[in-house]
Amino acid sequence: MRARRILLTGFAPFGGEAVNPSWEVAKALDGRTFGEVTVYAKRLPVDCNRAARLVIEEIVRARPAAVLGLGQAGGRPALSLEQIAINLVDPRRNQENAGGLDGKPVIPDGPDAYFSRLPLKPIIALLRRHQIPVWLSLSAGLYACNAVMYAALHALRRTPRVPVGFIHLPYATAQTTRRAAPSMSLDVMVAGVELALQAITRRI
Ligand code: PCA
Repeated sequence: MRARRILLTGFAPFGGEAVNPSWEVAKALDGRTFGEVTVYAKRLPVDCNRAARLVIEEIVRARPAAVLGLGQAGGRPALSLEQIAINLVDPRRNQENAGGLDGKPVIPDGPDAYFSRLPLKPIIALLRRHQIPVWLSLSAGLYACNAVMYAALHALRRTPRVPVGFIHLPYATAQTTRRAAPSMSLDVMVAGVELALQAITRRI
């Protein structure tokens, strides 16, 4: 039998930041096992098309038992469990369309949206029990994080039992020394994502 693995993705730093907490957390959890299931981390570029393509290639290659994407949502005060990914890339992020009004799809001819396939309520209950700030989010945005969540859900649309979803993370404390914005220590974020992975592992 193939070893069962959970794909955990994080992003490279962007917007002039020295780190991206999503990659710091993914790296910290790389190799962690939950029973028979092993987590493996992959770093993605902050580029909608490339990131979407890379996550699809990885899913086809490794056939993970679950996929959890992580990204930075600077300014949010809690771990955000994304509920929905939409088939749209913000026109302002779309190089070919600079200044235009039309957004492009993440996947041409894909459905308008996919819902998260994570056990959202159990994850929230578990994190709250451990006093880790968490909330549900109605929008993963229109940038690389939404594109990766959408692409992963699209790639696994025919295997509905595979949990797939995305969690946005606040700034890490070290990123907010020069600006007034909510932040969280990396240790707390790692603990929160680890609990989420535990809840996911119970479903696979
Ligand atoms: N956050 C951005 C892109 C990469 C990241 O970490 C987003 O929310 O789309």
